[in-house]
Amino acid sequence: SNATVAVAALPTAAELKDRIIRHLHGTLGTDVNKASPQAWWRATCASINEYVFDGLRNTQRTHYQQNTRAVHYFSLEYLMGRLFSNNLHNLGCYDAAKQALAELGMDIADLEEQEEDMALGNGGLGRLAACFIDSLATLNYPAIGYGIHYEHGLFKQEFQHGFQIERPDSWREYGNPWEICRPESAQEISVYGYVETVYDLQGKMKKVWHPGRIIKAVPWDIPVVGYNGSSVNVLRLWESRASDFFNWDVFNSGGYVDAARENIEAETISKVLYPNDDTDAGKELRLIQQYFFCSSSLKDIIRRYKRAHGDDWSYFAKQVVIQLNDTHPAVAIPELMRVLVDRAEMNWEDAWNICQHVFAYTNHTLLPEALERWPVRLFEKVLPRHIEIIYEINRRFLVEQVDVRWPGDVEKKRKLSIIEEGHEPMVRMGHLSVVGSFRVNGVAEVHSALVKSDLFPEMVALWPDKFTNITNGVTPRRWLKACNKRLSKLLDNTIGTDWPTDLTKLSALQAHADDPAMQDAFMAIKQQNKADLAEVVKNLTGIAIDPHALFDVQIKRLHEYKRQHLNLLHILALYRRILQDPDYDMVPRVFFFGAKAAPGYKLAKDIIYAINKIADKINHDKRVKNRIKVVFMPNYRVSLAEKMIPAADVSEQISTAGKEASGTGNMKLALNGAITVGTMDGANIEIAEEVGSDNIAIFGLSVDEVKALYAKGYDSRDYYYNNPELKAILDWLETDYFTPGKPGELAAIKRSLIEGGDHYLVMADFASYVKAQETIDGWYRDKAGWAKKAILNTASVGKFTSDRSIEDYVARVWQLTKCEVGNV
Ligand code: 26V
Repeated sequence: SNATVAVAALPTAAELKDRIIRHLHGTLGTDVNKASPQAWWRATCASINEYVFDGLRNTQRTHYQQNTRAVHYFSLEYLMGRLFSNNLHNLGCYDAAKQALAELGMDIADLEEQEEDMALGNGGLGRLAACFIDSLATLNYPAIGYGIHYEHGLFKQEFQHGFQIERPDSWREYGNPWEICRPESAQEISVYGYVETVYDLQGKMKKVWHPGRIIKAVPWDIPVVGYNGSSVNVLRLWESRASDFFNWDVFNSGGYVDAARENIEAETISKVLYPNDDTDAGKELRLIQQYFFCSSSLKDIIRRYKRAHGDDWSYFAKQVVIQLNDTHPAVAIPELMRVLVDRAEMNWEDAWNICQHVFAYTNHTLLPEALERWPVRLFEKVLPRHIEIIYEINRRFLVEQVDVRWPGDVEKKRKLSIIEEGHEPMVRMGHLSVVGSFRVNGVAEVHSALVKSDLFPEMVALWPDKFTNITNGVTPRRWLKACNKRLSKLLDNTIGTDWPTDLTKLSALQAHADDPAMQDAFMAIKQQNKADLAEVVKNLTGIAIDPHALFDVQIKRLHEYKRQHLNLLHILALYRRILQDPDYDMVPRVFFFGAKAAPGYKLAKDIIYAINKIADKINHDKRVKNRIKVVFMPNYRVSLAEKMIPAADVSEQISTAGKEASGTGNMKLALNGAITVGTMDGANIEIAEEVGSDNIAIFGLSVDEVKALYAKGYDSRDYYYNNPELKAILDWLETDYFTPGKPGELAAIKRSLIEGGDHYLVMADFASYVKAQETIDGWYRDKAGWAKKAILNTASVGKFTSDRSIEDYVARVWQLTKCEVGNV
């Protein structure tokens, strides 16, 4: 056994086989002869958990004994996907489990399909949190992820006649084998009510919050297994329940029905994940969700701290750092102030000093509609004491910082105030986060520069050292090792087995990029992955595709700034060329889309509908002769990404420059050997730097060019009237060609691009995009040349491991020490 890993002995196939049968009998109450695949899966999970829980106990004991400083990652979203194969790979026993199951007559791949995705997030921000907690455990950093135990994750997407339909996601309807309920760590959370001002015997003023409602918060722990069984950290997710204590009063005074209603209202808080990733939902329930989870998590942190330090707060900021994943958990700042000032009776300056050493804030978007603002009126109703504290934070900030730096400058105060004045005064959560944190970071170089120059320039003037960049990353365990086993094996054999924990080792592959044998091996794997995906497509959509066509993949949330409709216009251009020239020469391509639209985002849903209608027409048009197929994969999610990414030849990263903070799908696709067609936006810029201009197809306006174009006055009609092909395509959308008998059904896209002003510059970038795609065709025709580019992509993106991101956070923000976990 190894003394520096939490999980002592890695399971062998024989042991696993034993345990699986034991759990089939003793936990599932069934037998090998009649067990369903679901029962087999559960028995295997229970067997794996015996090792996982060993590691968890060892890790927690070690952290407790060593009284380690830890990062507390606060996030409203975690997009974990499935944990079965991830846990097996990280425990180092995937092959053993596969063998054990095979000997029991089961195919491990079938069992993997038994698991629901844990989809407690929308997109990039939530998946980043999941990659980060994997890296934290792998790197042996003491860490805990805090979030909400949503009963329903992101909606399931279906298509009906091409329209997106949303269905509830009941991911844990029949229980989830990975989570442990910890009722002994439940908390009581207050909301609503009023604040009373009282004076003690010394005449000192005190604020007393009399809550209107108390809700119970029950934690569920999900063990997060580090690679090679290093540490096992936890993700702690809070579920809301009616408080028994409070409910008894209601029951006694009001009776059964009122008590039942209170129950339902309390449970509503953790019922659903908000399915937006762009607009401020502005919902009372969402603010309560944010507060509920921040308050529970802080109480949990403080309880743990007090166990070691009692009422001495002087070590708090040495032991605790809290990372705010965007502004969604920013209410934790006034909440910690409330606990310190009102409950611990600390003076304001000392309390504020602690806060400012505890919190750090990551910004994930510059889109104005995604910058959270809450009506002051709502705060007054839900969190009456917190709004007072926010006003005091703001008053001191304006007097002690802003007015000192810009004496008498009313305009600066207006711009920097945490409270936005106006008809309906608002709390600006971004401002609050910057003021209350010791560090603020963006998620890619260009994004961090824009956070400084465009979003918070005055804050930078006040605190230049507060701002930094930490470029995102992805975990190579899930996004290469587990999802692309064939390529992983080739890498193991070619460059050794260290790459999963030291991804820069991939650069050793560069030396093989010209080797024909390596090129053949690499492309043979891509071909097998494509055949696998073709099978998935057939089963899911009924569409037959040629696995030898070029596989072009755009997978991400549906949003105008991500420009799925630019991709669509290119498809229409190709289709039109084929109709005009039956022998039009192009590399046969399958265009894959995967995307969910926020349920209230009308144009996003129109774009999905248009893609589906156009796909239907093109896929059935004999004249196309299979040169184009369009496949919209329904219900895009982590587990589907794992099947699409290894099979991609081309990665579409085509956002308007300046709008995509980073992107992380771009990293996963390049890592798996796809060539990027992309704008100079977000992390694409850094990918281009790593892979070199021969191995990426860059197109379109740069950030500076976009700004210049907006400044001079952008008129999309210039492009409409000057590019006959573009004009014909847009006009096509108004006919009933794709929607027989129903002209105008696809016209909203044209309207947004012409009358709507084309805010995201689709028209301006169209010609350049089409050219980049022609470059891709040329490259793909040269088989050896393409193989070399694909290999060089995999070989050159080692920078984008989330392990590197985490080491950057440790060095620039968290200041943690690694804690090797023994298993004594
Ligand atoms: C905003 C809101 C507003 C209220 C309703 C719920 C909700 C949920 C999420 C958001 C903001 C999402 C921001 C986001 O996901 N940003 C993405 O973060 C990725 C990780 O840093 C990054 O790679 C993507 O470029 C960026 O779009």
